[in-house]
Amino acid sequence: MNVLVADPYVSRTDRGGALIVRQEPVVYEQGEYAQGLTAQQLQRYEEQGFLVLDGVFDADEVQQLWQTLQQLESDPQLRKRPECVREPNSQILRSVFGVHYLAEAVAQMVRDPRVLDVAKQILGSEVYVHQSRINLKPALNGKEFYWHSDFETWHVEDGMPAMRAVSCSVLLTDNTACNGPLMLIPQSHRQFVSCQGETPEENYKTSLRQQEVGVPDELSLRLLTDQGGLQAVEAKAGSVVFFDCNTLHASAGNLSPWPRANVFVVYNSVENQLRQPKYGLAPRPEYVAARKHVQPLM
Ligand code: 6CS
Ligand code: FE
Repeated sequence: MNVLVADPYVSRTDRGGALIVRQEPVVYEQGEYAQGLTAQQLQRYEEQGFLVLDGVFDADEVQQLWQTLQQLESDPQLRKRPECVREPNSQILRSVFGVHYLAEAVAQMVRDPRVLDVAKQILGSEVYVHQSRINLKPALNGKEFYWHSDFETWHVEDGMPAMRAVSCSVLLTDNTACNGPLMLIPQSHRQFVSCQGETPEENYKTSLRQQEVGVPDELSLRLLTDQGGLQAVEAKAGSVVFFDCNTLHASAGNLSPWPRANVFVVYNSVENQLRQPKYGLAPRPEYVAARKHVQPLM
C-alpha cells in the first residue's frame, strides 16, 4: 500500500506566514555516538538551539585556517570559480563554498573529532558534510545576512527531508559587538516559520549574496524573539558555535576596520539525505548541497 505522507513543513506557497511546531527531536543521542559534549552542554543545546564552545582550536590552528583562507582569496583562478560568491552589487568576495574539498586544512578540520564527534552525538548517527563555506565579512564592507532558518532553504531548495542537521561555525577572528557577529533567536528551533514568496529558478545565484525569499515575516520574528530573546555570539577566534539547522539567525554588516571570518560546516545525518527539491526546482550544485559526496566522515 502506498501511503502519502503530507509535508509538515510547507513553505513558499501563496498563503501567509505561519508557525509550525517542530516534529523531530533536537538531539538524537544514541549511546554509541555519545562522546563530544557533556550531558549539561547537550541539554543546553537542546533547550536553546545552539551552543558556544570557547577555545576549541588553538592559535596555531586558527592561523593555519586563516592562511588557507588568504591563499584561496588571492588565487585568481579560484576567484573565477562558481564556488566564489561576491557581495551584493560589488566584486568583493563574500563567501567561498565547497572549502572542505578546495583546501586540505578544511578537509582536516571537518574530520576533527572536536567538532565531528559533537555532530555525530547530536544527530545520533554517522554524518556527512551537506555544505561548507568560508564567510569573509570583510572590513568596512561586509554586508549583513538577514534573518533565516537554514533548514527552510534546505527543505525547499534542496529537498532535505527532516531537521536532522547541525551547523558548526569555527571563528577565525574574534567576534565582537562591532564586527557583525552571529545573532541567534534562542529556542526558535522548536518552530518552523513557513515563509511567503515563490522561489525563482537558480535562486542561489542571488540568494547567497542577499536573501529575498525564504525569510520569516515580521510577526513571526516578533513572536519568537518575545519568547526567546536574542543573543549575539561574542567570542574569541578558535571558538566554535554549533546551531540547529532550524534556529533562526542573522548578522549585521561589518563596519569595523577588521575582518570577521569563519569556516562554516553543515553536518547532515546519513539518514537524512536529500530528495527532490520542492516545486519542481532544479537541484542546486554539489558545492551548495551535497548529493554525491555523502559517504560518512571517519
Ligand atoms: O542557501 C544556503 O544554503 C545558504 N544560505 C543561507 C542564507 N544560509 C544557509 C546556507 O549557507
Ligand atoms: Fe544561515
